Amino acid sequence: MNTTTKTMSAVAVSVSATVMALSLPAQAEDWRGWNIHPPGYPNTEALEAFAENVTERTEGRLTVQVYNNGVLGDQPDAIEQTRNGALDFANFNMGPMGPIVKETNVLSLPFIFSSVEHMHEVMDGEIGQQFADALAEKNLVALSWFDSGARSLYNTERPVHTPEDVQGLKIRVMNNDLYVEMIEALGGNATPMAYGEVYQALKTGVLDGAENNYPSFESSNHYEAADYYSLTEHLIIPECLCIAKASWEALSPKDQKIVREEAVKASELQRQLWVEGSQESRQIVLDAGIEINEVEDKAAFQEKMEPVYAAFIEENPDLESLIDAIRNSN
Ligand code: GTR
Repeated sequence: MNTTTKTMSAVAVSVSATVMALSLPAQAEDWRGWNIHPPGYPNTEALEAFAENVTERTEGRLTVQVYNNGVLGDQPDAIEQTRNGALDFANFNMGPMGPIVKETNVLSLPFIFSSVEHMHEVMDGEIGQQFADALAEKNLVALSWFDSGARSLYNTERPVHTPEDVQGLKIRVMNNDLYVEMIEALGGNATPMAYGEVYQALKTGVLDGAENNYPSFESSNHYEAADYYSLTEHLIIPECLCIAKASWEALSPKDQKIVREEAVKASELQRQLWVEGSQESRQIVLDAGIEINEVEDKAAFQEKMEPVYAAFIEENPDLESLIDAIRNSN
């Protein structure tokens, strides 16, 4: 073929491809979802139910799959991938979200919520919507809020009863400067690290401890290395079921409705499984010989957080009213 004929037939092929695409029904989409947790974890079960129900109700228009154990990347990386549409949805903790959506840092202020119930109330109401709006500006559509209980300190050295007991301990934190400040205010050394690397670091003594809720302390096997779990309950951080904006906008209104309904159902299921799962995990670590201690004087820890709040408000004066709104909602 000479060049002109070649070009013409290429044009013909592309025109007929376009005509075909226009005449076909909307293409089936494969959705990939990021999940940091292993099978059996409350969040995993809820995400898998979400995937199954959406796939079924959209009758082949969407095929949804969840990738567990963080195999698609660590959390900060997965947040970026979801923001740019390389991933379609994810369950994110609001901790590592702080560096990207600054409003969400308010949720990472230690002791901002007085209880898990308080957190639910706030996130399910008008204030929760403000956080969803802030996430939407960064291309993340938060459709519902999951529970992640209360996070407490654990370590290989000693039970923590007072802030002085944290002195000198090397503690892993999630990727957010606020947590570095939090641990340093207690006299510990904070090390930001990806979740998947903590087990090895605890085992080899690179870290003395970390902080998390019962289900993560158990399912990550951190309890195999850290014998002391102290109920500081310093952080109560909500998590979102978030959809990539590009994936969300590609849906028909009918499918958006289905996805939204299933996301809300998934959070209801997750919260229910969370209560049972936390008890089970607590029992597993107790049976393994972990020493769990109550912290009598939580106010001593709260007092140490005053400079953390002061610095945060100084840097983010626009967020002070949101902090007050949460505190006053109790
Ligand atoms: C878990 C949370 C994860 C992750 C992890 C961590 O409780 O569900 O999304 O943030 O903690 O400590 O990195």
